[in-house]
Amino acid sequence: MDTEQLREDRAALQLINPAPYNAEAPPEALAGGITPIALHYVRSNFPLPEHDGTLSIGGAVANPLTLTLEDLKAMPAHEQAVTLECAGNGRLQMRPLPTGEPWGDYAVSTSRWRGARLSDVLAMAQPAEGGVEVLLTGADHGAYHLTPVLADIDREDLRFERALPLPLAADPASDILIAYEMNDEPLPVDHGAPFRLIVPRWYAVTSVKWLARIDVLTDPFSGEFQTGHYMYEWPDRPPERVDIMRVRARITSPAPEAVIPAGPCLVRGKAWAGRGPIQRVEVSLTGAGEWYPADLHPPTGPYQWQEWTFEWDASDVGRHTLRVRATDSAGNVQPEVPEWNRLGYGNNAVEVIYVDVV
Ligand SMILES: Nc1nc2c(c(=O)[nH]1)N[C@H]1C(S)=C(S)[C@@H](COP(=O)(O)O)O[C@H]1N2
Ligand SMILES: [Mo]
Repeated sequence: MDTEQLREDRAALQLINPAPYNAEAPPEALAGGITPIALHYVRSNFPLPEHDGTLSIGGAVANPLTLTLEDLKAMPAHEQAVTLECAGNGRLQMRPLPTGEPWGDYAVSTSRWRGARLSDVLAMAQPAEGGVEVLLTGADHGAYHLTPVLADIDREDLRFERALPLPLAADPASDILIAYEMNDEPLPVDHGAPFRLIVPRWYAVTSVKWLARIDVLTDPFSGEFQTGHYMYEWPDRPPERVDIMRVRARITSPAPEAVIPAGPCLVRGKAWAGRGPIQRVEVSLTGAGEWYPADLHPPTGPYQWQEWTFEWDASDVGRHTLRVRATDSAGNVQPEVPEWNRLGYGNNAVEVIYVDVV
């Protein structure tokens, strides 16, 4: 591994954990449509792995096969912008504070990903009749001693593995990519080189990096990262799997605690949801009060955050609060306070900032 290159790649990010390396985007990264690679957050559960450059497809398939990067590049290429958000994004706002990486609010980024479709690769392998899920295995592995969740797993050498329902994985309309390029560059090592999965709409945990194996399973998978971690453990109802991204809006300008001159102020931000497109964004200029419709810009693609703006008459000097909330295509609205769960996932509470008008 080129350590000089790594240092360069990581210089612009806000460090959360040096080993395994986890870092969030700087606030200004949220302002753009496509996040530059250098500003894309990084979340890894294990040290950077060695990857042998091959992808093996097996399990319950008629035609097991092994592909190289060149093989993947020879297949029809698809490119799409996808917003990735870590399910732990916003964990720091939950009370009581859950265990886990202390993410602020910037473990979310949008890149253009290019690669072969998972459905095309599965079609080559021909899943057997009894297939129910597709197991996706990364090359990374290591000791995993966070809160005990599953009793009967080997915590000394765990692999990063996630499963998807076979019907979803095999459907071309899911647009799930085995990506080898990010913003026109070869995939950087922190983001899963030589190739990774990109699963639009889902929290990014399912977008397995350093993809090494794909196996069709005839029974549902129950590994640590499937049924132990990455579960919403609610205080008052049965646990649920972390899957589709919950609806969320953010204010990108003005910055929190900004001091701005009295007069018109264009408030702007982003909104995204697994169940896109966003239906509505509203802004509030007080605590508990009226919500005003923001100007929601049309989506630039099916899987990426949308811009919104709001013309605010900030002519009164003093401190002002700004709140923003979005509604997704299924009618889900952001909650006012984080919906607490034991491992701190899926915080999509309404953002509140204040600015001082002078
Ligand atoms: N192999 C592997 N894939 C992985 C992970 C990992 O630890 N190992 N982390 C997941 C999580 S939790 C997130 S949020 C995304 C982060 O992708 P990024 O680092 O490119 O932003 O990768 C996912 N894919
Ligand atoms: Mo994540």
